[in-house]
Amino acid sequence: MTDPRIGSLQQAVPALVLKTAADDLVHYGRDWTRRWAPAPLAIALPGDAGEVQAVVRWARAHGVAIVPSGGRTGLSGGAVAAHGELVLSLERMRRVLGFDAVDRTLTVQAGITLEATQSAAGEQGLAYPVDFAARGSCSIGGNIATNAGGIRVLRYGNTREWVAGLKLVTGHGDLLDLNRGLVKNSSGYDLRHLVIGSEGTLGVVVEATLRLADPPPETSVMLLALPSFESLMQVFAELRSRLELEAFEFFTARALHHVLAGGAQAPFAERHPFYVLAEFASGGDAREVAVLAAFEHCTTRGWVGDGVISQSRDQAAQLWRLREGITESLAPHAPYKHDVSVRVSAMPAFLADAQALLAREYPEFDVVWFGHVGDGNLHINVLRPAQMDADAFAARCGQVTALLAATLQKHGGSISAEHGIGLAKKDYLASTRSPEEIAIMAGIKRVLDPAGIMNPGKIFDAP
Ligand code: 2HG
Ligand code: ZN
Repeated sequence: MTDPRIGSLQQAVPALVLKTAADDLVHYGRDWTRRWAPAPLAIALPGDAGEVQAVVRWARAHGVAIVPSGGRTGLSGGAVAAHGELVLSLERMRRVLGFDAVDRTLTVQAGITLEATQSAAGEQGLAYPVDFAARGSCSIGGNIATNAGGIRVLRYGNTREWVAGLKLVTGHGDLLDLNRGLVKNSSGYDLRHLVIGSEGTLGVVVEATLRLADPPPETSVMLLALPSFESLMQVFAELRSRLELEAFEFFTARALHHVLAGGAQAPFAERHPFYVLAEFASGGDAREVAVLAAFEHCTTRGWVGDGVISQSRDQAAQLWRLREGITESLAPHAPYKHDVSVRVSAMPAFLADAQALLAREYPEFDVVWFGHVGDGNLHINVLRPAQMDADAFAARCGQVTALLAATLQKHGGSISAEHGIGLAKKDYLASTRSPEEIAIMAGIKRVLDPAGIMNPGKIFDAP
């Protein structure tokens, strides 16, 4: 029997598209995590900001929780609806609303994908430089909700740097127009930045005005094989000082093993313990000389065992696939994910401690390291041993996460660098944020969402 609340919602917002079929509930009720069984009440697909407001007002009046939903490519359970929530999908709100050549901004509805945003910027001869592998599916609203980072943070920063303004429907159902695309605005609290990274707990982002960058320079990609973790930071320092780096990524032999098992082509004849993928501005004699000098410097010191530089766009894309294909290649193993960060300067000491900890705690597990070394962000995926059941695995990983959280605390790091806290990491929030900070966050939530209907249970449990 259909839940009477669905009829009531349809009556309150007649133009709203509502989905209640069993496969839709599963599809929209989960993200890329598979730890929580999806169980939403229904899926609401508004066509504009006014309908979003109407849905939120109805939900507030009826005490129904809302899970804002973009591309659901998240990895921390932030978009999971496991407790009868109404999923509010922005899938029908994907339009480019405007481009301003003087301001160099693009205004979009929040459901647009990152890739479509990048293309729209490209059509104007400019670039939206935030980038990562989920670009084809993830939405700008979701990127804003997690302050998404990705593979070019080293050069361009996180999503936060590129949001000139946004519109938010609060838990009251009010529509706030925050910062209105201004470059300078010293008129009190910048509520836009409060919303960025709030994971849908303060409201629903419905529109964003994004800053655009100059088109990227011509680039080449270098893949280096390294003998040790120690050489990683040395190679980074060397390449950063000599080249104009656009990205500096790393992965281990285990990561490459899984990508190759998925059909990718091996880059080198021999296996090496660690790999670095660097993208850098190329073209012109001076740059070529700098690349060769950097490569020679690293090889003569024994930091690099082998290396290859792309000679075409196709080759560059092929090398990137080795790094960008990691998440997908691990997905069938339902890995437990860590997404941690420390300051780049703290990386060597943190790596030494974390490596020792995980080797001790996970002796029999396949532990896959990779990440964005250039900005201090490491991804550590732990694969479940075939003989271990899912609950025992989750319990074990939870214990180890607590230890890793303590190690991060020691090194001043964060338990979530770019994926968000969601459901997956909320037990460890206190390792990264002080009790005073968490109390302030809860207070802010109460102001913007007094009924506690916006993505409840994500980041923290409201008191
Ligand atoms: C990446 O950097 C993404 O590829 C996903 O942030 C990381 O799968 C992961 O753990
Ligand atoms: Zn990442």
